[in-house]
Parts: sequence; C-alpha cells; structure tokens
Amino acid sequence: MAAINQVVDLSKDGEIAVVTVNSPPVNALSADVRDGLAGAFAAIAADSAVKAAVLACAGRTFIAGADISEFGKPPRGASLPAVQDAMESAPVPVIAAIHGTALGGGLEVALCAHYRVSDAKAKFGLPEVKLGLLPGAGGTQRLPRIVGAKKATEMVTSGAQMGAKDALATGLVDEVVDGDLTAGAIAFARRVVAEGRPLKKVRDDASKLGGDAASLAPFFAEFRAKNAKAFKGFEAPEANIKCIEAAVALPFDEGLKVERTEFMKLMTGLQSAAQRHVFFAERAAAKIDGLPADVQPLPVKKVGVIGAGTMGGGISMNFLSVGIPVTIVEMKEEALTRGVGIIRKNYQNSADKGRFPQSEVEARMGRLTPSLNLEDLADCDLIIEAVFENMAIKKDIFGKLDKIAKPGAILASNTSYLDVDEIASATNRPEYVLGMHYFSPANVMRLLEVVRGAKTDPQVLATAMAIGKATGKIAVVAGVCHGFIGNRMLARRQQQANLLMLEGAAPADIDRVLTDFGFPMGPFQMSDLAGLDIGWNAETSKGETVRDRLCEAGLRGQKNGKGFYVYDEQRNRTPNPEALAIIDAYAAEKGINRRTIDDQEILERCLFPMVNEGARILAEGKAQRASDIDIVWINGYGWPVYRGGPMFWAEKDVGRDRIIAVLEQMGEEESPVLKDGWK
Ligand code: T1G
Repeated sequence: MAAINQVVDLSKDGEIAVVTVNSPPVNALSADVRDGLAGAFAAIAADSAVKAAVLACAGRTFIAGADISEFGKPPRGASLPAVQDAMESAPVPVIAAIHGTALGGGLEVALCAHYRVSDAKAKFGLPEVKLGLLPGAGGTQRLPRIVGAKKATEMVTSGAQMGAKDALATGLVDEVVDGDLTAGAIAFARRVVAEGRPLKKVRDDASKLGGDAASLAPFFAEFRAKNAKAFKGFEAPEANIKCIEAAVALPFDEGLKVERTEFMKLMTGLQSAAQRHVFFAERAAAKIDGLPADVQPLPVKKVGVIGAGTMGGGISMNFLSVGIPVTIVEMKEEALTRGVGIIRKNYQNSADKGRFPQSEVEARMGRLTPSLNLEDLADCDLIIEAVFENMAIKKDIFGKLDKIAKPGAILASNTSYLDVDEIASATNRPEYVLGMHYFSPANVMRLLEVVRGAKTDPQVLATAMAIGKATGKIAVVAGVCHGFIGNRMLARRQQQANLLMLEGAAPADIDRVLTDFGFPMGPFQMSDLAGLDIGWNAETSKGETVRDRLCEAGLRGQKNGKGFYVYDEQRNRTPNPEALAIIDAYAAEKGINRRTIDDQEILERCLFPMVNEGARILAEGKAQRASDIDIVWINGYGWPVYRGGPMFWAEKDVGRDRIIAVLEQMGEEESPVLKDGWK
C-alpha cells in the first residue's frame, strides 16, 4: 500500500485500485481525509493501468460525515465538492464499499461513486437536519434521484437511516456483499470492467424522482402540514424540503445552487451552532472528569427494583428491554400485581403498534420476577429504590438492603431531590450508594441524573453511567444538593412564574410565552397535567397559597377537568375564569397591585434566574460542565434543542451582560460564575 497521507492509503489488486480511509473513530471527512482522497483519485486518473477503483474504509464504519469538529473554523485542505468531482469524473468506474453507517457527507461521497456495494448490516442516512443543517454536498439532489423525492424528503427531514435491504431494493446500493467486503467490492469492480458497464452518474438520471414539480406539489404541501407541529421552531426541516423541491423542479446544477444557498444560511445561523453544540455535549456528558483510565464499570447482570409504581415500573422496563432480568419488589400483593400489569400493558401497546413482535413481549416479561420480599434481591448487582419521597422510609429500606444485598452490590435511590449522602449513611457501604434520578415516564424519557455521593466510589459512578447508556439513557453526573441539576433550576422558573401570575400575568400568557420559546408546555399546563393537589391535603391546608385556594375550590387540573384551564372531552383547554378570579382575590388580599406584564419580561424573569442557578450549580461543583446542564434541560424538560440549552443560550444568544442587568433589576444576586464565565 502506498500511503497518500497518514489517513488515506492507495493500493492495487491487479488492475483494481483500492483507496482505503483509516481515520478513527468514524472516518469523518477531515481536511486530511479530503486531501488524501483528492490525492488518491488524482493518482488513479493518471494511472492508465487502473481499470476500476474501490473506495473502502478501515475501522468501525464507512465515512460517517463531514468532520463536525472542523465547523466554524477556517477551511483548510481539499474541498468536499472537489473530492466528489474527482470521483464522479474519474476515467474508470469507482465502487464505494460501505459498512457501518454511511452518513451525511459519507453517503454524499458514496453517491458520487458510479456503483455502491455494502455488507448486510450497513446503514445509510443524511442526518444533517439533526445538526440544524442539510446535506450540503449534493445529497439533496442525488438522493431523490435514487430513492425518489418522497422517500428522500422523509429521510433528510428526519435523519432516519435506511438499512442495506432497502438500500438494495431502492438502488442506493447495487449489491450486498457476503463475506469480506473489500474483496467483494473488488470482485464487483472486476465484473463491471469485464462487462464494460457504464460510468453511472447519479446526477444524470432524473427518471426515479417520482414526478415533476406540479405532480409532487400536493405531496410537499401535505408533508409540510403533517409535520408542522414536529418542525415548529426548527429552520432546517423547511430548508431541506426546499432543496428536494429544487431537485424535482430544476436541472441538477441549478438545484445544487439552491442547496448551497440554503446550506450556508443554516451553517451561519444560531440553530445549527446550538444543535452541533448539543451533539458534542451529549457525548461529553458521558465522561467523568478525573476518572482514572483503568477504572472499568462493574458488570450488571441482575437488577432489583423496589417499588412497582409508575417510576418503579418504568425503571424496570429500561432493563427488561435490553435483556437484563429484574426482580421487582412491592410491599403489597395488590400493588405488585397492578405494577406488573402496567409493564405488560406498556409492552403490549408497543407490540400492537408493530414496534416488536408478540414474542418480544413474552421475552421481556419473562425476565421480570415479581416479589414481596426484599430478601429476593440478595443476588442483584444493582438495586434501585423507587418508593415514596420520604427520607425516613428510604433510610429504613437502605438499612435493610445493606444487610440483604451481596457485597459489591450497588444501591441506588431514584429520589428526585433528597440528600443521597444521608440515605447512604443508613448503610455500611456508602461507597456503593448513589442516586439514579429517572424522569417520568422512566421508560421513555432519556435523561438520567446520576447523583454521586460524597463517598460514592468512582467505579460505582462509572457503572451507573455505563448502565444508563446501555439502557438508552443520557446519563449526567450531578452532585448532592436539593433538586440536583434540573429540579433545582426548575424551582427558580416556577417561583418566578408564580410571582408573575400574582403581579398580573395570566397563567395562559406565561404558558404561551414559554411554549412560543419552544418548551412543549408551560408551568401551568404542567401543574394541571401533574395534578394541582400533588402533596396537598384538605385537612392540613391553611389556604396560604394560590394553589391551596385552587384546591380548596375543588380545582385539581386535568384529572377533574378544571384547574388553571377548563378541559373539554378532547382535552382542549381554555383559561379557567374561576381560577383567574381566585388569583385576583388572593392578590387583592395580599395588597398586590396587578399590572400588565409584557412577553419579554415574562420570558426573562422565568429563564434568567434558571441560568443564574445553573451558574451556582457549576460554582458549587454540582455539575461537571455547563454543557451537562444543557443536556439535562434538553432531555429532561424539553428545552428546545435548536436553542442549545440554558447555558448555551445564555452565552451565545442572550449574552451574560443582559442577564446580569435583568437579575440586578430583579434584586437577584448573580452567581460569580455568571460574571466570569464558565467552561
Ligand atoms: N465529525 C466529528 N466527530 C464525530 C462525527 C463527525 N461527523 N461523528 C462522530 N464523531 C465522534 C464523536 O464525537 C465521538 O467522539 C466518536 O466520534 C464516536 O461517536 C457536508 C455537513 C457515526 C452513528 O451527523 O451519528 O456531513 O466522544 O459516540 O454511538 O452534508 O457518531 O469519542 O471523542 O456517536 O457509535 C453528518 C454524526 C455530519 C453523523 C456513531 N454526520 N455521528 O455513533 O459513536 S454533517 C452525522 C453519529 C455533514 C455534509 C454535512 C454517530 C455515529 P468522542 P459516537 P456511536
């Protein structure tokens, strides 16, 4: 093999040239890779002995896209279009040999080959929309020419991947190779040469688009309407659709110009910077600062869950679904039976929707062992307590578990705000105790706050983070404090929302401002959904708060059709005049002069104190990094991903100075970290 550069090799198998990219971890199209490819295809074009060329990748995957870490930096090296032109206009057939995930620029490179082969497990996609972008190297023009405009529209706006079987069926690949991929690709190349097959250029064939601008216009209109809610607030999906429409309506080169224009608009915009930030932030969250390299997670082969309520059941499902057996313990037979029944019902619903076969329901339920005895948890590697949020109850359970659980078993509490160190003090194994705070519904929400106690062993922490990832969660390390990261910041937003409501802002307006910002729902919709009477008790209520008064008036929220809103049978909501009257009366009683409050004040007073609390959390070391706070809010509370999370938004959109100025007007003491900046 002749190395073109340190990441691209060029070799020959007889008359077949073989270009191999070897740039871990995912062969991203860095400047070096682009330079290497440009050099390799220049050499191929100059070598008359070469009759065909194979482009393959070493390591885990074919090229997985442009190198996102290079975005926003001064461009260097050969351009991607130059590499693609060198392939597409090569004098000999170029065959791409694809394994792993050919994504984004990787698939766009493969689409400039004349033929494509893959192994059976290969996947193909243009997921740029997840980065707030669109395929900027011809993908929006070439993909519809193979799979059709309709399928291409779905793929580029969802970022969904296509498997090898479908790729073969649609013509995205010409052959699925058994055995050694490169060898198969070389054999395929030899057949192309022997049969004198043409240099097939995707750009030249518009016959598979599936219609023209007029005939496809209804599809695009329906597609936009059907996805309006899902795309709300995002810029990239619409830009992607525009490019596919251009592929249908215009000659290839004209369509390419539309793609270029739309790509640059997105690339220079804040949404893409935010979504690229989130891409790396999600991966950074998995890293534990200062963890010695030789510390490996402990094996978790059997899990115990205490509590078969909503949380315990959802938590159990996370493990059952990935093949890990769970023993679930309740104190009462009736609660246990109900909890197991809900787990089965959830799985059955998924099977009924075709998500997996009925056999999978039985397989997952077969891994579940219901029990009324804590002693049955003796052989578990990890035991997660998900009972009532009461410290005395939790300490009693942990004291018992300490005697029952085998040595080395990890004892976790699903508490959402209680002191994990105090819980650990009820055991003789505090180094094996931590918090695993799931978000409801625990089998759906991706966020998992892993709360490290003062004595939690690093290996135990690493184990909880690893099992979180293995069960499909985005795990974030949190320190012990009231509410950890997410709920501690949520409390600040709720506090301001309540004050704004008393000072004159209607609950529905506060909700609207936050949903217009991009949250799935506002604080008062959330209260109605959760139930106004959570933690409220008619016997002990002193009518001290607005909520007390609402509950005393019989308002419970969605559960009885009236709370801050009145709900009809279809759960459509309108502001509840009875609630507004109670709020008015309460404010008058407290001598509060109500006033009209504009949307900007509502937004800034709800969100700026949250950012300030995030800065305090960083200053106290209760989060490892600011981007972890962003990940918590995006995955646990619906912060819009196109705004990057509270800390990104504060720094890159609003600016810390504005926040400090408003906090000072509010009489809030700003965290020093807010002034000095954070990492
Ligand atoms: N650029 C740079 N680094 C990347 C990368 C990329 N495209 N993809 C992954 N990495 C890093 C990642 O940060 C991590 O680093 C390591 O690789 C393993 O990733 C012109 C403009 C390929 C499915 O959007 O979806 O092409 O943390 O932990 O779970 O039109 O990575 O180890 O230091 O995710 O096995 C389009 C993004 C780019 C694909 C593998 N491509 N990547 O998942 O590993 S834009 C993408 C993924 C583009 C063109 C446009 C996944 C994966 P570290 P990982 P994984």
